[in-house]
Amino acid sequence: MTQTAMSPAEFEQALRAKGAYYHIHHPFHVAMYEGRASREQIQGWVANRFYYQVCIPVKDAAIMANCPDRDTRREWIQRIVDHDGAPGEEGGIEAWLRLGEAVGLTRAQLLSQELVLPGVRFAVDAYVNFARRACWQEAASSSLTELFAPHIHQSRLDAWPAHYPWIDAGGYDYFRKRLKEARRDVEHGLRITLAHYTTWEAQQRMLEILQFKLDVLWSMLDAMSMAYELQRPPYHTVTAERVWHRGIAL
Ligand code: AHQ
Repeated sequence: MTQTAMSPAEFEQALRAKGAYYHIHHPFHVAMYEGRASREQIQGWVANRFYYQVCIPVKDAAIMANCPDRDTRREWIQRIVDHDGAPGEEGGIEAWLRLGEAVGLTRAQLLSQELVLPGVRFAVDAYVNFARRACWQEAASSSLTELFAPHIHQSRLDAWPAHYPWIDAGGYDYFRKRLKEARRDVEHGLRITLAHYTTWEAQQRMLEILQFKLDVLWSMLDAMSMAYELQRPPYHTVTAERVWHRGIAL
């Protein structure tokens, strides 16, 4: 017996309920805004999340490449500009490099991706490859973990300055920037999502897609927890060296 589709309001409610699994609840993030993160954990998080940030415009370009709808592309392209920066403007990737310097890393350490853990790379690459392969509407809707992002950016702006006075406050520009951009992105992503998934089965698939993306974010922090909290980076029983791969052309 096929179930009847949820109304748009019920569907949006079901999407928002997935916030219970957002990575704001991951112990690595909780330690960060409770002031219990070490300098190494903060630096490791910034260097590993840099890989996620530089992959976002690649992911968004993959969605654009699969999208024949001009009006959608006219809106979606702003996400690429937000990260890469419009001509003469800094952009999010540059702001993240400044966050790297603010926590005591060098631009070269971020740009080289030498600190990116295999588990982080696999999770991020799974997201990019999903966006390349899925239809553009499903790829677009997978960005809706950002429904919950404004809260997490605000929590950093609220908690980090007091807990980590050693971090240069100029590094926080990225989080401030995303507060506005995430809200605008979510408005567009929701419009696409509520219009695209109109049967019960399709709506159940979207909830699975959102859980996939929540798993991407959670797994990134699991890899960072192993390396920077439990002191068990890959191959730690064999060598103290970083011997994992730095990325092969996907
Ligand atoms: O800084 C983030 C960002 O630019 C994006 C783009 C968006 C997407 O397309 O999937 N998701 C996202 C996110 C960003 N920051 C994360 C954080 O915790 O700082 C949250 C993340 C997201 O919720 O997907």
